[in-house]
Parts: sequence; C-alpha cells; structure tokens
Amino acid sequence: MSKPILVAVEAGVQTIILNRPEQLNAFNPAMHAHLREALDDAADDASIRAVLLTGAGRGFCAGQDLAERRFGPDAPPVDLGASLEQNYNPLVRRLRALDKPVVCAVNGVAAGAGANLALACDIVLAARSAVFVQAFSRIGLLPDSGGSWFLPRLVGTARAMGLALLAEKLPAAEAERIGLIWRCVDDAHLMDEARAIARGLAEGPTLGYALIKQAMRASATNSLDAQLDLERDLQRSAGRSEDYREGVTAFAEKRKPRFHGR
Ligand code: T3D
Repeated sequence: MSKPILVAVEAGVQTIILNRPEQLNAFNPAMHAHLREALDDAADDASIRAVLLTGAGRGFCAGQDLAERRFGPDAPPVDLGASLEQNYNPLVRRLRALDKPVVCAVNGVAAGAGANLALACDIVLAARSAVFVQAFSRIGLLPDSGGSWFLPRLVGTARAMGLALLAEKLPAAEAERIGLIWRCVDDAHLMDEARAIARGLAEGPTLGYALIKQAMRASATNSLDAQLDLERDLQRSAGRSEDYREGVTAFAEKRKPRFHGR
C-alpha cells in the first residue's frame, strides 16, 4: 500500500505531499495520523525552518474521505464531533501552533476540510486551475477545520456566508482577488514558486518569523492597546536575537544577511 503522505526534508524545508491521488487526497485516519506525525517532526526538528504542503495528482485535498461515511438506512448516525475532536481539530491546532512558516501549494481542487487545511497555512499559493469549495453544505454539514473562523476573517462575513451556503467552486484567481489566498500562479510554475518561497523562508530569521506569526494571530482577538503592548514585548525578544544583529550588520555592510534562525 502506498504511503498516505510523502515527506522529505531538504535545505531546511520539510515538504509534505498528501498522497491519496485516486481519492483527490481525501482524509482517512491513516493520512491524519501521518500528517500529525510529520507536523510534530517539523515542530521538534531545529533543522526544519519551513514547511511546504501540497497534494499528489490532480487534486490538493477533497476533505473527509466520504467512502468511509457510507451507511445503510438502519445504521446509527456517525459521531462527527468525535471525528473532529480526534482528527481535524488536532491537525488544525498543530498547524496553527507551529512557529515556523508553512507554505501551501494548492495544486488542484481543495474541498471541504481540504480547503480549510489550506487556509490554516501561512502563505497559500494556488495553481490557476485550482478551485476552492466549501463543499460541506452540499452534504448537510457546516464548514469545519476552522473554516467558520478563517473565512469571515479572511474575506468578510458576506463572502464567507456565500461561500459556505452556496458551496460553489471558487477559482484560484478569484480566491486571490478577494484575499482568501496569497497568490494564484500558472500551473506550470506553482511548485517552483512555492519551493522558492519555502527555501527563502528556511534561510530567513526563523525566530522573527515565529514572532510575526504570534503577533498576527493575536490581533484577531486583541484591542489595539493590547496589540501595541504585545508588539513591544515581541520586538524586545526580536531585538535580542542573533538574526537582528546580523540583519542590521549586513545592511550596513551592503551584503545579504546570513540568518541562523536564532
Ligand atoms: O466526516 C467527518 O469526519 C466530518 C468532517 C468532515 C470534513 C469534510 O471535509 S466534509 C466534506 C467532504 N468532502 C466533500 O464533500 C467533497 C466531495 N467531492 C466533491 O465534491 C468533488 O469530488 C470535488 C469538487 C472535490 C472534485 O470534483 P471533480 O469533478 O473534479 O472530481 P470527481 O469526479 O467528483 O472525483 C474524482 C474522484 O475522487 C472520484 O472517484 P472515482 O469515481 O474516480 O473513483 C471521487 O469519488 C473521488 N473523491 C472526490 N472527493 C472524494 C472522493 N472520494 C472520497 N472522498 C471524497 N471526499
């Protein structure tokens, strides 16, 4: 049996490929378990300074594998709350807790939890042919995996509501236009661009990036006053880092900085 995800580490970048292409990389429990493990490795291994997530084949991820949710007329209902608690919520929490940058290369359709997995990443690039579908309402569900949190924050309530209720396919170019993702790129350039971004981040000031992520995340709930205080505290830490010293020195010496992530 082929592995549900493929993982490789090179030049400080951990590349994770969702690898169930016949099912458009839909989630089953094995894929969840392996993905959690890979993200734990990314968190623990200091040599990993950026993560790149993508999918094998023509899709990025079609959310929950619905072949696992087929039931006869007399079958008891499935506890989807338990499924979220055991699999989807830990995945999103791990991704969001990771203090290293996560680049997502959406190579094809991203549906249901697959779409929201992408939105949980820090920089989302999508191939021009890719589409995002909040497919949940097509089967009587609501956006999960953080979708009901990410969508209104990224694109506003009106668009979030439209995407969730109508479950239409949103083309990558439109996703970029409305601010759902960072950038839509031609299919042929997707992986080169995503790798270049991930490699650049892996050579960057890793500690500073962690602080950027912390500040951006906190702003979702902070008042301006609280955020100013947080910026003061985080900048104090950043200012004590080796990378800050190197950045300023390199600027003065008119050369490229050599960051070590400390
Ligand atoms: O259950 C829980 O634990 C709760 C958590 C839920 C989280 C969720 O993600 S719920 C939402 C689940 N996902 C969906 O509802 C999406 C279902 N898929 C689709 O709507 C469409 O397949 C797509 C819009 C993603 C792509 O459409 P299209 O026309 O490009 O491809 P296709 O022909 O529909 O699919 C290609 C193959 O992938 C096909 O298999 P086949 O016929 O060639 O053998 C199809 O069955 C398979 N596939 C697509 N999505 C899934 C899937 N197989 C299993 N699970 C899927 N989600």
